[in-house]
Amino acid sequence: MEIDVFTLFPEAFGWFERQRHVTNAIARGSRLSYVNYRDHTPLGAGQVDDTPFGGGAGMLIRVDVVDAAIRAHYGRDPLEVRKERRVIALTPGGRLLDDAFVDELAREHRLTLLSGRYEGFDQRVLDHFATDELSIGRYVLAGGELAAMVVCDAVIRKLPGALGHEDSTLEESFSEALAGAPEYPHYSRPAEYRGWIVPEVLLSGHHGLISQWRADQSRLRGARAREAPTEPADLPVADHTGGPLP
Ligand code: 6GU
Repeated sequence: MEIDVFTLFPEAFGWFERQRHVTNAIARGSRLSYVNYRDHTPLGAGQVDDTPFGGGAGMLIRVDVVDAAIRAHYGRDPLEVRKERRVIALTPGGRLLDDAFVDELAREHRLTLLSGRYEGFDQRVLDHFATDELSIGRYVLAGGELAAMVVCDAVIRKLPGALGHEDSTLEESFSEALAGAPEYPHYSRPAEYRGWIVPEVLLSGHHGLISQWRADQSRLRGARAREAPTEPADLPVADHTGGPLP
């Protein structure tokens, strides 16, 4: 997988690049590159943004600046580039990122992420250069860099060999294996801590019962999250004693 991130702040990705799943993926042939809009701007004094026509708060990344950056990096007109690869603009109003969207992106061989700052992009960037608009949630970030890292993190950990343990992404929260539900609870040693005990079934060594308990827990958590996302305290709690579930 080759991911190109267009950003005004390539240095923001330093920490992210050192994460184990990222270094693993890179060691297996993946590549992460950064293009700084400012390095390619046709305007003077490193200008990349401008005020919106019609007035209003904030600044927009200019369409000619994005055009020049894409053209410089790929050596082609951005209109051609977007026929060959997904060019994903990071915008708060875009398609919400979920596990299915991550899987879809992880199947691509190349991705381009356009990260914005200020109020966002001139609409013509989205209309003509991007193939997708992606949002990581319904709230507004000051810039797309964190969103770009979220996308890269979620996509890269799905690549073969990125996590040490190949099964890790199969039966995890929101996966098809769990019918889109959150993952079941996990416990480790000590089996009892301050009187808090690990569900007995997990210590039983009975794989069939353990699988059943985990599937039940996952379904129950999914149902609770759907019923009342804002007031989980009012809802029935999972039976952590290992006994039968309602
Ligand atoms: Cl992708 N960008 C910004 N600026 N804010 C966001 C977002 C993206 N997703 C949610 N909020």
